[in-house]
Formats: sequence, structure tokens, C-alpha cells
Amino acid sequence: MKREEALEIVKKQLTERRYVHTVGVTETAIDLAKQYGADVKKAELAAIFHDYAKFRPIEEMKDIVISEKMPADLLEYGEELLHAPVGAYLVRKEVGIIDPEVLAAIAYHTSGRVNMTLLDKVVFLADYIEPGRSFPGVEEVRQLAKENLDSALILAVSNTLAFLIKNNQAVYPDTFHFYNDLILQHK
Ligand code: DGI
Ligand code: FE
Ligand code: FE
Ligand code: FE
Repeated sequence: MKREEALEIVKKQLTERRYVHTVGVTETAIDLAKQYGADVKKAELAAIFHDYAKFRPIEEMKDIVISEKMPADLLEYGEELLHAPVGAYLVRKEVGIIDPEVLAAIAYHTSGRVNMTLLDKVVFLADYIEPGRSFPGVEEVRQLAKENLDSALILAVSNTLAFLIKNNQAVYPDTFHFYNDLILQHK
């Protein structure tokens, strides 16, 4: 699928602000893929569609988790988690993208998981550092991203964990597993 065609499809699913974010993630994912040797075309496609389900009704997303037999514990954590795995499902069903690596990068872009692939990591980090992001600590992650992918991810995920804990939000197990995996493998 061509970039323009993909962007046109996703634009209809998003607000203007979220579309601008998506373009930022796409450009960042392409840069990171080139820098770290990931598949540039797959990174581009996954980034374009990563937030495809962001504005679906919560009930629709919950129904899909159940009907598609996704991990039921997804329903017990924050609703923010749902758009990633449900997005991968809908992108396959509605857009016709079947590449499992692209779909996985979409599915795990919010929580992460153990054994993230290079492509998964590129999309996850691009989502965090794209130029439109301005939360505290993002600049430090951008700087680390220039030198080491895993170092940047460790800081990004630890920032997310700290944010969730500070706000009394539950941490999804996959998010912890991603963090632990990064720390243990990076030693
Ligand atoms: O969709 P975006 O805003 O571009 O970014 P995202 O898909 O990374 O989603 C970020 C949101 O997800 C943010 O509100 C924090 C939340 N989140 C990330 N990991 C976890 C989580 N929420 C819960 N409850 N548990 C997690 O482990
Ligand atoms: Fe997202
Ligand atoms: Fe993210
Ligand atoms: Fe995003």
C-alpha cells in the first residue's frame, strides 16, 4: 500500500490532532528504522495505522476483545490499552493488512511485551518521541534515541511506569514484562 493511500484511510478514523501525531510517528519511525536497521516500509505502515482504533467506542473495543478471544485481562486495566490490540485486529479486517510483523507492532505499541522485535521497538519509541510530544522527560529520551535504542526505551518505559504509579493507575503486566526484559537484556 502506498503511503498516501494509507494516510487517507487512517485520516478518516482520527481527529486532526491525532492525524498530525500519526504523521509525526510515521516520520520518526522511518528515521529510527533506517538508523537501527529495521524494515523501513513495515515501520512506515505500522506507524501510519498504529492509532487506527483510538476513537472507536469503548464498548465496541471491549466486544472485540471478547469475541476475538484476546487476553481477557485487557478489560481490567485502563481503557487506553484497548486501542492497540483492537487496532491491529481492525486494520487487518477493515484495511486488509495481513503482515504479522506490522500487525504485532500495532498491537503492542501501547503496552509493549516481552521479546519485542526491532520493528515493535521502533514503532513504540516513535510513538513516544515524535516531534509533537511535549511531556516531561521526552527530550532526554529523544537524545538517547540518537545513540541507543534500548537505552531510550528503558527511559521511556520507566517514565510511563512512574506516570501510571503516580496517578494510581494499574500497570498492565505486559508493560512490566517489557521493562524487565529491557533491563535484563541490556546488562
Ligand atoms: O495512543 P497514544 O496516546 O499515541 O499513545 P499510547 O498508545 O502509548 O497510549 C498512551 C496511554 O496508555 C497513556 O494514557 C498511558 C496508557 N498506558 C500505557 N501503558 C499502560 C497504560 N495504561 C495502563 N492502565 N496500564 C499500562 O500498562
Ligand atoms: Fe496509541
Ligand atoms: Fe506509546
Ligand atoms: Fe500514538
